[in-house]
Amino acid sequence: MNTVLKVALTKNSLIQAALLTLLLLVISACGGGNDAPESSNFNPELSFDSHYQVTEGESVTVTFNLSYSTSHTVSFDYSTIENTALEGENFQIKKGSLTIAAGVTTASIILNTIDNASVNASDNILSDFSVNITNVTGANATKNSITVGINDNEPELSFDTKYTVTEGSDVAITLSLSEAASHRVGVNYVTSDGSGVADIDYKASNDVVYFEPGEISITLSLDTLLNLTTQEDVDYYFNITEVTGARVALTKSLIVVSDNEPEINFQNSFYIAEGSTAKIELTLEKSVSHSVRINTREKC
Ligand SMILES: [Ca+2]
Ligand SMILES: [Ca+2]
Ligand SMILES: [Ca+2]
Repeated sequence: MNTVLKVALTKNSLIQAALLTLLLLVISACGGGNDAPESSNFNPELSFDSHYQVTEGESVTVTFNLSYSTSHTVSFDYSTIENTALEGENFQIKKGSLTIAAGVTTASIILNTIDNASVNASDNILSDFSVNITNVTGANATKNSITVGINDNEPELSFDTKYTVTEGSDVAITLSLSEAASHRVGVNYVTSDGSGVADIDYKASNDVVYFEPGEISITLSLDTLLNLTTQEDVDYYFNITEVTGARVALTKSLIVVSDNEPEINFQNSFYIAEGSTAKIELTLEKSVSHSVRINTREKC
């Protein structure tokens, strides 16, 4: 082999070595396998909605998307976290690992909320929980948390603010729910004095009534008491002291009891002949269920 040929071979070997090195660098940069490093510029973006809002009892399907398919798998861990919503009370605990297979760009998990019988605090009908996303491999994620808001679905209890009845009559109070509930709704009520006095003007009550599942209306009866006293109208209160399974905005109603004593009428001036008898007729404005006693005396 002459000198010129040796030089040419040496140059070719160097070029081949350089090309091989470059190829190895490219393979290395591309990962060379399914196990991609975290936060690589060559990984797809993992995206998902970070906020959902549902009514209690509904499920949430959270979909995860990759910006493009890859030849490697993408995986991450997820775990529900309590905020104002509680595990087992407002939502079902969920945790695990999700893998998006090579060549696939989407996967999802389902979160379940619970249709319970409890009412959230009146100033917070919405509760929420989170899902934390951790240990993302094979993709880049700019977010790591999802929040799920849950609207309470308990119905609202309502009734009239005022009732007027005649002394001795029953007061019919209709309690209504804004919508039927799938659970029992309990209502505890008690009466209290206004200008009227318990067991003189009305019969004191302290009781509980229940809406069975599906029921939206209950009528309860309160008793007023008859007396023989002519008096001004009196009033007392119907109070809601506790409700289970429903929301309540109004907690008190006024009951006005009208006096039912009749007015007595008679002619108050007579001119009669000496020695004759004056006949005075007394009339009641209306008939009543009790006797009316009138004391009279002559006055010259
Ligand atoms: Ca409910
Ligand atoms: Ca609820
Ligand atoms: Ca009376």
